Amino acid sequence: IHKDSHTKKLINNAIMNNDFLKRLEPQHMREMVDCMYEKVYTEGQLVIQEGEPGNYLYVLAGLPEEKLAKVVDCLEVVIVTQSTEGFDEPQEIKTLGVGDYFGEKALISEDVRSANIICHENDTHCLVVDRDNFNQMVGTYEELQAYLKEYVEELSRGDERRNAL
Ligand code: WNU
Repeated sequence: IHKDSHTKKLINNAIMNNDFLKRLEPQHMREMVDCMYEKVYTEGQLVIQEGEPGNYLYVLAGLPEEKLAKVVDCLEVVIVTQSTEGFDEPQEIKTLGVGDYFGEKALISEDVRSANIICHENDTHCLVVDRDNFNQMVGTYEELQAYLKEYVEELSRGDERRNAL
């Protein structure tokens, strides 16, 4: 995929903002940048829909400068909601900000999407990695794999405690 220098810079920034991606070796980091592509979402748009099959991991890359200042501290670029026993509407469980990733659970547990991710701001840029590239990258880091597996199991336990459907 061809990328202009602006996109490459955006991707690099997002990676450096991300707790696990920034630990990649330089060569893997470059490979990651090469296989990521950018998608732009508008306010209210569903990035991920609960129950749908999922084959992509997302990293929240950012927003235009002027908006970034407003939302980056309160970490409210996208909202995570989930269908919950006893409620008609999916319930908000958390918000995510620039540098955060999501969508790893369907990839790791080979399951459908377990929550909704709703965009909260116009012009939100996400970086997308497909399952094959994700597996290839994570597969070379045993520790990372183990960490993600553990984390995903923790999310499942949390879902149960909240009576998620
Ligand atoms: C949660 N329960 C569930 C989040 C992002 C990254 C990490 C938490 Cl490492 P998916 C829906 C996505 C899911 C997760 C994300 O929503 N998610 C949660 C929860 O409490 N999912 N079931 N919190 S934000 C988050 C940890 O990425 O992956 O593919 O799609 O099921």
